[in-house]
Amino acid sequence: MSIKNFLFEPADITVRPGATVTVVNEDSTAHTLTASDKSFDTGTIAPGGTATFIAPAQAGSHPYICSIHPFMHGTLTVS
Ligand SMILES: [Cu+2]
Repeated sequence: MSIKNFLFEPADITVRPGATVTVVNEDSTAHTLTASDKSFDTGTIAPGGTATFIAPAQAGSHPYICSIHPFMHGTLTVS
């Protein structure tokens, strides 16, 4: 998935339990992808940078935000 113009694309994503998810930051400012329940977190992704996180092992839905810009949000569903 990617981050562009302060939006996660796609914002709502479904992955397998324990999947490795790659996030590409296409913006010129740093972002994070951080679960609201802290179950996953890319840490700071530099402009133009890439980071990965491991999806939770159990099925469920996890809202997430950018911890730097909390108005950026989406939902990761593990299924
Ligand atoms: Cu951000």
